[in-house]
Amino acid sequence: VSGEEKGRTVRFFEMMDGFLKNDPVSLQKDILDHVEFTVARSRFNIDDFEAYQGMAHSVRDRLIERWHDTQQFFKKKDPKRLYYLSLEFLMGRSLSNSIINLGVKDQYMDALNQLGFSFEILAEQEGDAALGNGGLARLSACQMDSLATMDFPAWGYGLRYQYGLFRQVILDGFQHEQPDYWLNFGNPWEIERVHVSYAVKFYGTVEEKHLNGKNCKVWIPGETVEAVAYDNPIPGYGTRNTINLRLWAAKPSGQYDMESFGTGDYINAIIDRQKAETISSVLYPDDRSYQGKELRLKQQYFFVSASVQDIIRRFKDSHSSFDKFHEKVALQLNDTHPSLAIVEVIRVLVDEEHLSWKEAWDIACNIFSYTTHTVVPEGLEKIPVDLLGSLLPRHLQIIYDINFSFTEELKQRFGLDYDRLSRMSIIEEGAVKNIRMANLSIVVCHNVNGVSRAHLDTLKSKVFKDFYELWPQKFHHKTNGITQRRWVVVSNPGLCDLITKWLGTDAWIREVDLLLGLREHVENKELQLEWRTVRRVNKIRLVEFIEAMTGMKVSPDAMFDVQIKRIHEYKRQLLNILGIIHRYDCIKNMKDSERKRVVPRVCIIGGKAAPGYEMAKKIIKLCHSVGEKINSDPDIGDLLKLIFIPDYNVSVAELVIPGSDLSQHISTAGHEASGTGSMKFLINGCLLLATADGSTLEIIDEIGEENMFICGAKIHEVAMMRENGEAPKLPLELVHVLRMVRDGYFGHEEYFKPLCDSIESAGDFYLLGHDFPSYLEAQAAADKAFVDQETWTKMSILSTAGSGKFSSDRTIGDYAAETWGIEPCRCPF
Ligand code: GPQ
Repeated sequence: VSGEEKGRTVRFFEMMDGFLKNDPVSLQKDILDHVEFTVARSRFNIDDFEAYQGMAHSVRDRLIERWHDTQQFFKKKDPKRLYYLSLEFLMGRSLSNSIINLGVKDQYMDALNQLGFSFEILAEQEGDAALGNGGLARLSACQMDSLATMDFPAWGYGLRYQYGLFRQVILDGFQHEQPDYWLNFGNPWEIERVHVSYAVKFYGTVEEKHLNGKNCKVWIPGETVEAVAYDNPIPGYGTRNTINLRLWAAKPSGQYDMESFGTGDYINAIIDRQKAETISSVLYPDDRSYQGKELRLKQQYFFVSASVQDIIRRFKDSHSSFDKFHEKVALQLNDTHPSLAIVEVIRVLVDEEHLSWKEAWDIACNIFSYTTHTVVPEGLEKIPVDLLGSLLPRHLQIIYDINFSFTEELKQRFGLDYDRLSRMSIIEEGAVKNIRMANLSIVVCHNVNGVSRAHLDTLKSKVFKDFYELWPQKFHHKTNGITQRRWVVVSNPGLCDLITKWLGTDAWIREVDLLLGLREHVENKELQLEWRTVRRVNKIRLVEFIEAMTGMKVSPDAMFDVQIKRIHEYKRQLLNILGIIHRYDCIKNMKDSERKRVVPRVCIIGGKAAPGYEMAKKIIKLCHSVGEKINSDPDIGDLLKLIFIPDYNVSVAELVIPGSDLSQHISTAGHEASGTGSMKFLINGCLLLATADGSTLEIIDEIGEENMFICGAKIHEVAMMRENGEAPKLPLELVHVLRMVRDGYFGHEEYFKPLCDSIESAGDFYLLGHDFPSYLEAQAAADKAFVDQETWTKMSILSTAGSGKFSSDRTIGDYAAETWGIEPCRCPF
């Protein structure tokens, strides 16, 4: 570093010397100031919610300070940046996570104690930010945490829905959906940027114009909507870096439609303008089903267009040509939901920046990468050509141009193989013509990633077979991961301290592979005892939660057996419930002497069904009906309980996971692309009962099958059974259990009939019949292991010890090196 540069660095350091103090007295003053001046309540009379708000605003100040420093630093260094585009981010709560990542938790605890408040109670005041559905959306949240912690110069982009994922209310065992108007009480975690806004165009026509000696396409829009930025700072752990998640909200455009205002119908003209806001009003609550709805397409283009404009504006701030664009920008598509970004980049570069088609094309092919999360071709997103053509006429032309060049390339390579051409074309012909967004993404992206090793195999051999033959070098996998900050440090402080104590360092919070060090101590009786004690405390917390939510008292001595995730037929909550009925029936038929040997269980199920998914809703009702019967049977007592936890979300998961003994991940093999819930349980020392699907196969490699309970058909066996169309022969235990349901043992037999039919007369597509016996065996093995608490504890410790691979830090490190080509850019403290 030259002398002059050194001088500059020093001044830079001084400039960045934080001006907010973090000692408890300063924190108290800041909290009270915010109560008085931001929340506008008297500091002499504060309730818990107001105290939470005051505290949240004081944390926000600290986030903003670091956010500014980080952004300035990035600007100065001008590294290659990653832009992570996702239509869903399931962030959950921010308070605990922020103070832990900022490294000011202890100071805040002191400050609050002195003010007479309990941190735990204040933290409970916060609602979840639920701008996503399930695994895909929580994955993006975990990845943002890792990007910040690992000092990568990254930005997230998404949509600021006014209504997040619906609240699930259970009435008489049936799911009802209620709106989640999460912004009701303000949101201290975002910064509204009224000056960062872009016009987003829709509809209209494309005209050919002759400009500067060139033929140009000019899109004359029929409607313009304004996208306004809301920035959500994402603090890294153990670093000053605080990156940005920019979410767009739709507002009426500043450009007035003179015609409608000119007619004198002032009120209706205003009302019409206001409709623009509906674009970002509501999150679609069905994961993996695409309905070709105009509003959804508008959402996709709206957030993509604003993000691309923002990215290009930022680049142009410090570059005078696009020569270096691909060296400075990487764009990651979280599934195909943001894939219109590809077309938008080409459109802007060609039509607005006047690059040649070839230049724009080369840039697009260099900057985009795509991750897919699905395993079945039917799960791939399609957009009707007519819909896209009317909403985005210029984009449709570009898609046709891309497809023309692509099909020409295919003909060169494979000759006139029309079957292949029609399978691979971006346009799907048929009664309704569709655009296949996955095909578009594969054609342009330099990298296509699956989310587990098994998932990549499926992509190569089934879902994207043709493309794999054409471009094998494009296909890779980055096994998913979860962040240990939220899933242990925030949600399981007891275990966090215990791990730190036994490893002699808290460095595992940034370098998760250090967890392996626990293996050395697995035989240590003291560790085992402390491990059990921490887990017991978490179970008691869960017992209290269950009582508060459901009124049911359960015993912490029982094995807590948990399945929490979206309700889907392929995830087989039905298999779990039928297994519980079987267990119930067995206990009922036991003699007293046999009952003494039964391991008491509390079975816990939680999850939301998409509002229009009838079978999933029936599964929820069945769970309640079976629960009612079992839980009120005096003959059963504490031997078996079945609890449905309503309104499952991120913060419920944070409470349930640390208190679970056994968790179930029992998708029909070949259906779960990865699965990430299992990783959260694993790192918390909860044992897994799982099928050999998705990332479970890699978990087996890491911790050994002997430390898990594996059951069910393997992926290739499922494929073979389906190919052979083998008539399912159902095991007798299952037939008996289904008989009980059909005979109305749990009531509502008509309503439950389709569930029974799906197994008995509709071909048992998800192979519950085939897997039932081995599922019961795995359950019996779990019972047996649980009786020997020492063995169980060792398995639990080994689960945590072997979980390092499943940190999102590892996933993000791999993406950075192999897909995005980005380097850390660490802001000095
Ligand atoms: N996933 Cl296609 C979703 O949560 N929503 C979706 O629409 C699709 C996938 C999940 C997938 O089912 C899990 O196996 C993955 O672990 C998760 O995405 C993240 O990759």
